[in-house]
Amino acid sequence: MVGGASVRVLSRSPDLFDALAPARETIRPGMTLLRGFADPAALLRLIEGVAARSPFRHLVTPGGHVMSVAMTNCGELGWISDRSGYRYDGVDPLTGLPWPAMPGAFAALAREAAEAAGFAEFAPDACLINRYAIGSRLTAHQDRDERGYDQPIVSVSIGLPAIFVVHEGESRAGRATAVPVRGGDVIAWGGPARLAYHGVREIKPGEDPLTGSWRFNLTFRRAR
Ligand code: MD3
Ligand code: FE
Repeated sequence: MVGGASVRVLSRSPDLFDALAPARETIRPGMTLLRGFADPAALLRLIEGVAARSPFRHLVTPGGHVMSVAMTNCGELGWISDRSGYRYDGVDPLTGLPWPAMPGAFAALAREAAEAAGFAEFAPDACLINRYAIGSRLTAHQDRDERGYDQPIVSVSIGLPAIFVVHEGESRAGRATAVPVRGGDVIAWGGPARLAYHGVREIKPGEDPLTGSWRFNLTFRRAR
């Protein structure tokens, strides 16, 4: 095979409809990419507000590795990891306080994106905020710490570009698809894609006019 054998890079073929059609791409059944759906500048200000109360920190995995991605949360529940496992908790272990409230604009964005992708009335109770420095990555995993898998997940990219890798089926052995994303892009997935293995490749050096040398990602979930 010529070139990357196992990873397919999606590229749009511009056509006459692109100028008028909504920038909505079905990557696979249950997985929709909404290009430029979000306003990164407005979101960044809200992220700074959350981080002023619950700072970004590098969590430790149950295996004892420090994650290269820094994290914080807002909403009723926050996703955390430590030597005892992965879980959702209503209290920030760093501050001993409840996580900052989810800004109304976050909840509205998540609901509207889910709606645009065909998932009605999404009401997230958890928003994980990931912060990537150049060289940070997220190894392939499933999101399965939630109580049920009937609700979609919505992911919002801000700042430096990234490449999501999504595997077919529900195993990490499934064929990988690489999906390049930029600030303002939103992905919603659920139904048959809800338990897909996914990850984020190492962030390449660059400078974003809004965030400088950072990438942020908001992950909205219904944990309970
Ligand atoms: C799953 N964060 O925090 S979701 C996570 O960029 C996480 O920080 C990613 O995965 C990040 O758990 C955003 C990436 C993603 C994209 C497409 C998918 C996950 C997917 C398609 C199907 C299933
Ligand atoms: Fe994930």
